[in-house]
Amino acid sequence: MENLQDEKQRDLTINKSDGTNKYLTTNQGVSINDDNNSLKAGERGPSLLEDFILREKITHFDHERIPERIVHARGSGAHGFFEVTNPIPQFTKAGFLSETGIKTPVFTRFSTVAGSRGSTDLARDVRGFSVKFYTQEGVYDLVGNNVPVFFIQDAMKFPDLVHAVKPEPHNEMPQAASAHDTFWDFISLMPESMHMIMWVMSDRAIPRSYRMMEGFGVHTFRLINDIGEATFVKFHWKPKLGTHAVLWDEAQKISGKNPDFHREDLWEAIEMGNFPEWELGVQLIPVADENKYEFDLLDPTKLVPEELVPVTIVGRMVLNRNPDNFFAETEQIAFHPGHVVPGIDFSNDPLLQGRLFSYTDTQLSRLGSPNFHEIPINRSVAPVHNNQRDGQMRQEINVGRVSYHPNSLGGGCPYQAAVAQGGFSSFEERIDAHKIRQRSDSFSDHFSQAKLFFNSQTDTEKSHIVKALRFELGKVETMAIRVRMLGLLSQVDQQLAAKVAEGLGMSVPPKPEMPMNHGVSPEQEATASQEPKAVEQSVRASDALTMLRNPTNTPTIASRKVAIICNDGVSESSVMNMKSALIKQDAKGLVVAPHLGTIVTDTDGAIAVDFSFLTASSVLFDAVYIADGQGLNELSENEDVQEFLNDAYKHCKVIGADGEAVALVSSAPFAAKITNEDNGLVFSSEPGSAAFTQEFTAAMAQHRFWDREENLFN
Ligand code: HDE
Repeated sequence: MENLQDEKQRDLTINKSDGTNKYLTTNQGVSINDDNNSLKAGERGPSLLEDFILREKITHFDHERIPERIVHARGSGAHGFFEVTNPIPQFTKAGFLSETGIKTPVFTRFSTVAGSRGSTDLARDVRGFSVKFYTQEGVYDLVGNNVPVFFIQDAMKFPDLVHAVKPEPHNEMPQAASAHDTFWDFISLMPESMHMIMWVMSDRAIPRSYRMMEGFGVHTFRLINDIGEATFVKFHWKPKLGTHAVLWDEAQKISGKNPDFHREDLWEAIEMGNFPEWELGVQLIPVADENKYEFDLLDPTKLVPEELVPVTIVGRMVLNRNPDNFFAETEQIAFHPGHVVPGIDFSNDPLLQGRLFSYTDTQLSRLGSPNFHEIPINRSVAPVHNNQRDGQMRQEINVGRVSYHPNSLGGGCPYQAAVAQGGFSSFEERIDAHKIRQRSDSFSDHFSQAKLFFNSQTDTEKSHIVKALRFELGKVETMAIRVRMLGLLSQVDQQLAAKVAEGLGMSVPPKPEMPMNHGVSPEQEATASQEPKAVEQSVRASDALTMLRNPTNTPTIASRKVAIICNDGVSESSVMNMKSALIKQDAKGLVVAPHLGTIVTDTDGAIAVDFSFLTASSVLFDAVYIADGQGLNELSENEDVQEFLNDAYKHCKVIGADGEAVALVSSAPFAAKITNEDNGLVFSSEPGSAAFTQEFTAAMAQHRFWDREENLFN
């Protein structure tokens, strides 16, 4: 099979336009002589209606906006490729997974869920992780999240969930935040959301970078091989840079200092050639094992522990090119879990089934026409031939008189493809059932996997979950909602509930008040028990569910940013040694000084300043280094420097200092708390030594030094 890596690029080139060295024209191609003045009756007279140039320009401008996505409005994307490393033809006939080395072009979009298009990247939220594969057999979309489970079990509840989390309808507040009454009111009445709540209250919901997140297909899908056999599958993306987060205090500060933090991070990494990379893994579950587990494979609030079914890596995705135009590509891209190719099929997960309707429908309202597949970024590289015609903004000029099938006038074309020739045929699942509105009993264990997740976390991560819940529920004004939530939390973990309650100045209700509505009809409510079932779990804790012990984390500082704090008189060799040590490991040192321009070094050289303390903040960097030299006294009296260091310390980052600069850190307000065990504080009396830079970068590769935090969960 031909490698397609560049085929989508060639395809997009047809639509690219570049005005360099060209005359300005109207949309009709008429050259414009004056783009600065409208046509008027006299120099000071009224504008004339006949000014077609003004009218065209203003009319186009008036219509520049399209509705933003109802969810996942805020996003960033990039081009790249997917390459097979371990083909699985025995499980799927999908051509793009069939041979080692096949490269398929992709476009990937990451997003937050609740906020508007212009909202901050650092909201506490799930992140979308959507990949469009332009395969030779048509477009395949894997539209997942950075969390492997979901809030609800049935598509029927999705509009309710989204209405609850979005800004409240009467006053449109708060933006991009779940910390408000309507969200927690809904959640407190939906015990099925508790597993997902554990994930979104964990640091997974405030990633350090899109490049440092896992991705999950969430639902169980089916793979189909060439003899029609099915295997259940769960999709996983494992990031090469590991899975890392920031702290909530840091996230909130980043939101103010740089709300485009993740967008910029993705863009810059690609521009610098630090191409983000993930492995694609699959959990393969034989159809015969469908009912083997203590959870239902069709229930999207459950994951399959990797201890039960290991993840098999099948390939890697590399993002290596930024879009040319945000609107044309990232905004107009239209994902759909129903875009599948032969070899991939759906399961009966009732959430997935609802999604299969929603995504085309939403593109019709967002992109305005059933021809959205013709927009360049959505266009398949596999040829498209069918009898669909017309509609707004149709681009294709279908020739001939035949637009129906069967036909004799067109010789029966376009032909139907036999399955052996690649025609898609749905998996022939036998279904013999009553038509009912009911949820399976196998969906009613709402707490076991929430417990599994919580029990898997380190004390640091548990304490972050407690603090997140204290923050979120602390913003809830209605006392009854807080009480109900404490009741639900106590069913996940008593100590968790007690710690959250302590922060709220409340106590855990003695008998949890069970919400009356958790996914049952009035008929079921009369007969069924309201107590969710607890099912004995075969896996009690899993490192794959933590971030701090996550097996995906291999130490690296690639693409990390270090603030190098300097003043006039800085030791040039210290700065240069650190910069080159960082570059060698694909990281970057940026000079932060009291003023922009250049600083004069101890050897009368000049070093360019990247940021002043006005334009930078330590929350925008992974680590801080204060270089030896003169001018340090002035820095130690500078409140901006103190805040810089304080935040870096508080956010458990690496702080390094050499020579005279060690004294500056030793006089910082947090100095009294410094312990010998804190390996995140790297000091050296020998300015610029190789041993120092080596120790500094090795410490950075550990991301953060959590032991610095007080009140860890225990
Ligand atoms: Fe979505 N979702 N969703 N969703 N979703 C959309 O489609 C919807 C769900 C996800 O980068 C919308 O084009 C329903 C689960 C991502 O463009 C909309 C249900 C998962 C993106 C929609 C779900 C997702 C969307 C809004 C429950 C993880 C961003 C704009 C039945 C597996 C795609 C759009 C992008 C976007 C509906 C649940 C992921 C309205 C009805 C579960 C990553 O169609």
